[in-house]
Amino acid sequence: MPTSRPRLLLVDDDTNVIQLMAKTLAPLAQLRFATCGEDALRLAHEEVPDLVLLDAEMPGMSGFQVCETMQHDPLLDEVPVIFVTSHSEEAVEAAGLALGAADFITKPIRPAILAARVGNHLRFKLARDQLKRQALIDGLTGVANRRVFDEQLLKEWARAQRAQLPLALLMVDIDHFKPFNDRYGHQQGDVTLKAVAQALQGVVKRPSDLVARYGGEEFVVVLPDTSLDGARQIADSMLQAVQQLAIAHDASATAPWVTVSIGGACFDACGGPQAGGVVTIEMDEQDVLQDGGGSLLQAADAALYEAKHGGRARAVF
Ligand code: GH3
Ligand code: MG
Ligand code: MG
Ligand code: MG
Ligand code: MG
Repeated sequence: MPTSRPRLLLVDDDTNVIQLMAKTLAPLAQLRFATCGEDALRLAHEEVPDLVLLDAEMPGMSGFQVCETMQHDPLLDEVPVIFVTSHSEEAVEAAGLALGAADFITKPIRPAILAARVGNHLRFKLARDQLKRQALIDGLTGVANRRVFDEQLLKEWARAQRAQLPLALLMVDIDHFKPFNDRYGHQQGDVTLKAVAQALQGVVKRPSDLVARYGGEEFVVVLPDTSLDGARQIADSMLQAVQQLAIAHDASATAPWVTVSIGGACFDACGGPQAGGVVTIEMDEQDVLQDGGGSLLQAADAALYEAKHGGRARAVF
């Protein structure tokens, strides 16, 4: 849940109306005000509101124009809008709703109705935001889920091709995790999975880096604009971060604590996907687009297999 209060943007060219609305709505939300459509859009861009109360009739940009502009703006197209207007004609109201408005409130304002409607719409909005967040996060570990990874890999793969930038991928697998569960129990296994996920997440620093749970006790890390050397450094930091958790594992054949193995690969604009600097797949433009990052994932998976067979608790590229 968001820690701050919901944000409400009040837009009306009549400051008396704004004052009345503000007095009524201050207990429900954090308020900002605009007296014209242009200012409303500027404020909404500065800090995206959870709900906009929009006067339909204003000099300059009308409320309808503001609403339409918001619908075509990827930053604002999901912000609900309630029109506040003295028009009560059916056609005007229908036009506003057709523009995507969430609701209509007619002037003169009745404070109790205003508060109740705004309260309801804010609750819908916050519940929807929460659902959206939950749909992206792995419930057990708190890192991104597989769906986010699949989308991100496709997107970053295409971007790396377009911009001719390197793209690195790591697969991280907890060593001897089955014996860990057998020795310490599944509940402790879950606690460990979460701790490892958070340790991996703590290593990456750029907003574009992604740590996701791939499935079971496997994680993937997408590192846009990261060279093979950069990816090696991140992988080494991850090995260390997991070791520093110092989670006892006396059933491990590798070490008396929990370790991970990492397989890494890097797409380098000049050389195609590379594992260990040896495997270089030459692809033409059409193949590259079709590939969607699959070859990179395959190379990282092959490197992970090498890491496991080379003794675990290590990174192989
Ligand atoms: P290796 O070093 O070769 O990776 O050995 P491993 O035992 O980790 O590999 P294996 O694939 O045989 O077993 C993976 C184990 O991970 C089996 C499964 O019980 C455990 N596991 C997968 N998902 C979860 C989970 O959500 N919670 C818990 N507690 N365990 C899980
Ligand atoms: Mg007006
Ligand atoms: Mg595994
Ligand atoms: Mg396995
Ligand atoms: Mg494992």
